[in-house]
Amino acid sequence: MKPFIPLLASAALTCGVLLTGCTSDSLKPDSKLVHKPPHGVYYEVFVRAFADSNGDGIGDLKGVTSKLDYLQDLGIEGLWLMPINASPSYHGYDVTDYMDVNPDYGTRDDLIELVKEAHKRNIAVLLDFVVNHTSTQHPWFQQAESSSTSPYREYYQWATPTTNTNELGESGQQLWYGSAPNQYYAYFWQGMPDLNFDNPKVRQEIIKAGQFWLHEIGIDGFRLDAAKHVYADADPAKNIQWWQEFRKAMEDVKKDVFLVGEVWDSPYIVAPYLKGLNSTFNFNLSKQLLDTAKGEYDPGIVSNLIDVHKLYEETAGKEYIDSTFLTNHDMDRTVSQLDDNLDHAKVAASLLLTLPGDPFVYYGEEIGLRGRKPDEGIREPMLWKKDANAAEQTHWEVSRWNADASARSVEEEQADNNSLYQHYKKLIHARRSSEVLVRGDLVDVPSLQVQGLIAFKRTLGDQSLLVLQNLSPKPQVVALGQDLSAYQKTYFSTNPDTQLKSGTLTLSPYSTIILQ
Ligand SMILES: [Ca+2]
Repeated sequence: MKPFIPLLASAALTCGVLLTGCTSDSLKPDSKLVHKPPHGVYYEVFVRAFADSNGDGIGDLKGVTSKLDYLQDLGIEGLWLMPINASPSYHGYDVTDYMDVNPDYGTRDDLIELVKEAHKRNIAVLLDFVVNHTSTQHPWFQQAESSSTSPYREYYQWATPTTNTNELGESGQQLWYGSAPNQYYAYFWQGMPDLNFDNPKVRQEIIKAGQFWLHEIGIDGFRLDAAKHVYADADPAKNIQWWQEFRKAMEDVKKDVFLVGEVWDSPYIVAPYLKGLNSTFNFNLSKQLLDTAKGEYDPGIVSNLIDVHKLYEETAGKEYIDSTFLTNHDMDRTVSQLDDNLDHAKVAASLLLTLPGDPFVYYGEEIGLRGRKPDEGIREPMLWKKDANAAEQTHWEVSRWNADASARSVEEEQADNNSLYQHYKKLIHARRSSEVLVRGDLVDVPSLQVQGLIAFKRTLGDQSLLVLQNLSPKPQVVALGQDLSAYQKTYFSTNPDTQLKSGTLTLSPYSTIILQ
């Protein structure tokens, strides 16, 4: 992982009001500690569903700007905005103009203002960059399809007489669409033809667009959609070579650019991508975290993660960031996967926010927003107020999963000291206040392998924290052995009954404690 020097926003260090155990000088919880990107807790925003500024019910960039105080208060240090480029679809993953903003969301100036206001609050901004394919409505494709002599013809991939157009993708999906001589390759969907990255002009166009958003608009980096599909699955080496070329070009205009790739695959496939990108999403861990919380059973999550990090380091060196998360916009929502069990949702959040990496929170996860596929169901309007007709509320589609009286708004979650929102907020602030939790290595604790309990250390230089998580509905009493006698103080605890006394730890059901 990259070394960096934390900046202090203020010399006056104060204990976070929601933290317990504010005692040690070296690890004093301090919500004012500022992490320079890429390090930090990130928040994924579907702009259309988040907050509306102009009363049309469609979330927009000014709406996001109006919620930066909310995000800062929650402790968020970076945003990932799902695609904001011009696009004919509700989701934006089929771009028609890489250089402009979707008019539903506002203007470039609105984005510049958002970035400026985010940076004032020490929040970084990443844009979703969808370069594997365009929309069929992109002018490049329209011209390419209408004329075989168009200069844009070679921007896409066309079947030749020898092409096997019956070939299927890895999920058994159709890959070739249209009719001869205009049969084109589209890995994900017929409305999204794949760009031809063998064409240097395509690579130049994408690099030009990337440099524009970084240099002219001032964003901090990109989340790179479908990063392993750029040259199709058969050739990961070419994909990685492309991302190395892209990264170098982005670093030419922004030295510390943060590039996090979507490589939805096993760690062995993911690892080589870290030779090109700063970071990749840890889909493997996402599933394990939810399974562990739901099953109240640890399948060896810590040793597994240590092995994955060893693999990453052996393959790509030490300078990588593991981008961790519970769910994203392509997965059933956390609370729904956990059958609405909020204790399990808290356990999953505790593990996410105490393990290494840059944790990403999907919008609404902190208030327990529900949702299952199809995709619209996992991208429902954020709920701000108890009053569903509040001014900022989006109505981009009718909520199916979050419409009944049991759905909880930000307003209600903030008023409840025991809410999932408060749990997230406490943990995010505990994390961002500790360099050890942000950057420390992960170390297994073989002497604390107890059924229904996860224990691990985080270590950085001569500092070390011991994290214990009760996965179960029963209280657990654990005696710390001689090997753990150095951990004598509480840095953080989710529950006043979860405490250390005379070397014996008592953990109330589902609680988390961090000792120093
Ligand atoms: Ca709007």
